[in-house]
Amino acid sequence: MIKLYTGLGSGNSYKAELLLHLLAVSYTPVPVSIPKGEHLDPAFLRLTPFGQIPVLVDGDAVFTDSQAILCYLARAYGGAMANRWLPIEPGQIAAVMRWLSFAANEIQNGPTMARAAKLLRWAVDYDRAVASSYRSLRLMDRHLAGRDWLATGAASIADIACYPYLLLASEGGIDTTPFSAVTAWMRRLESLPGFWPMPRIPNLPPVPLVPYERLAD
Ligand SMILES: N[C@@H](CCC(=O)N[C@@H](CS)C(=O)NCC(=O)O)C(=O)O
Repeated sequence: MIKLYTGLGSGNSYKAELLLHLLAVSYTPVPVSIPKGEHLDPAFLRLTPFGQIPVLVDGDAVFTDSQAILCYLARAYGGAMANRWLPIEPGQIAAVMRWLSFAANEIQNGPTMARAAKLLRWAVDYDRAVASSYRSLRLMDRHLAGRDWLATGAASIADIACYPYLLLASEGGIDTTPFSAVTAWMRRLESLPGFWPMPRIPNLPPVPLVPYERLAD
């Protein structure tokens, strides 16, 4: 039986949950509240010294990091679709890895940090996170013009890794609407069979969107 330590509003956890749903793999969610500091409980830290969600437990095996969990799930539970979710052909695996890194670096330091500044009052450089978000969105928009998916000719874990924090971007004041290829790609991903929408934190105060035009080159 698979257990997933997850939390409401955690885009990284949602990556894992979304793929579990797309693969129709049943699992037990174990809620961990970051605002309540449950990720610092000794029992949780024994499971993962990183003190972060998501954590996937499959039998005796424990996996941390959303990108790593996507790789594991795609190969372990992808069945006939495993090579589509995470190809093994050298050029294709490099293309997928390119966007997993983009999710862990550019997206994490852009829209994820802008949202953390607004939602969690983290002391991050908000202007820098906003500028970095729009730079990344512009890059993705150009990349997605004329193609359906980020890394290969089909939906892969690259798309799943990059999607959640763009979905949540407005909670950090980032406006995705000027990026039509990105928003079309998001709607495409949401049309995949088995797609499971992210449960959202209710009643969040609205965050004013920073106009993209102000920062455009
Ligand atoms: N590289 C990790 C980052 C995970 C992460 O930052 N998780 C957040 C919740 S979305 C967390 O647990 N934050 C608590 C902390 O870092 O102290 C991943 O992709 O899973």
